[in-house]
Amino acid sequence: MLNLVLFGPPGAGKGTQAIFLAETFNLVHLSTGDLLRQEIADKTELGLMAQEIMSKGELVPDSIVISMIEVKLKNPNNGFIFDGFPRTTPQAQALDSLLEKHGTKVSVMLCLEVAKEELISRLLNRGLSSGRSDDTDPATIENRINVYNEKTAPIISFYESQGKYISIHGVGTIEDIAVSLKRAIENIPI
Ligand code: B4P
Repeated sequence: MLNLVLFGPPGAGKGTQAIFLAETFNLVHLSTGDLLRQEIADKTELGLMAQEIMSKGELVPDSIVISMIEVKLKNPNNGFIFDGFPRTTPQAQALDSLLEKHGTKVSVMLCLEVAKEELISRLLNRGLSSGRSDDTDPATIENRINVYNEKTAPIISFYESQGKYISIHGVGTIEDIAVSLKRAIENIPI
């Protein structure tokens, strides 16, 4: 099975590229951001709680996102693409345990590298049409990037120590970045 962790700061292109990779490699696309936004749209209790946290650019508690992923780990096609998950070291550890229970593991972590100014410009641009409150307020975007640097970026060393970290240049056309990701995946030793 091919299990990809697509990683990077907010606005790095995870959601954009995950759709392409899921189709190309026949993977189930699991985006914790999309799952949470669905809870918000459905006005569930979880959604109401998540909405407040997400609108501030903070992270939803680990236990909630881990449970959301746990129930989705079935019917894997060729494997999974995890988009926006894990975002903390406890989430990365939980993902390893969950996949182990299913007799599989993370194949590789692909990290999209994009400079801060470009991230801010992409997110503000998306905010013009998406209606996402976390994309319209510059202070919230700044906080999301700070939260990424403090809580999420340390996961890089978690995967690096397992020999699974691959850095991908995330600036350029969407098509060129897709080609770089595809090449990197095709070169993963089986
Ligand atoms: P996400 O939905 O994961 O939000 P994101 O990081 O902004 O999305 P992404 O990075 O995929 O967007 P993309 O670059 O594709 O999370 C939202 C919130 O949910 C988090 O802040 C957090 O509160 C919560 N959450 C989610 N998962 C969680 C977890 N595991 N634990 C705790 N909390 C969690 O797209 C950005 C824009 O750039 C788009 O407009 C796109 O068109 C554009 N773009 C993409 N590639 C480009 C390129 N090459 N050039 C120019 N523009 C490009």
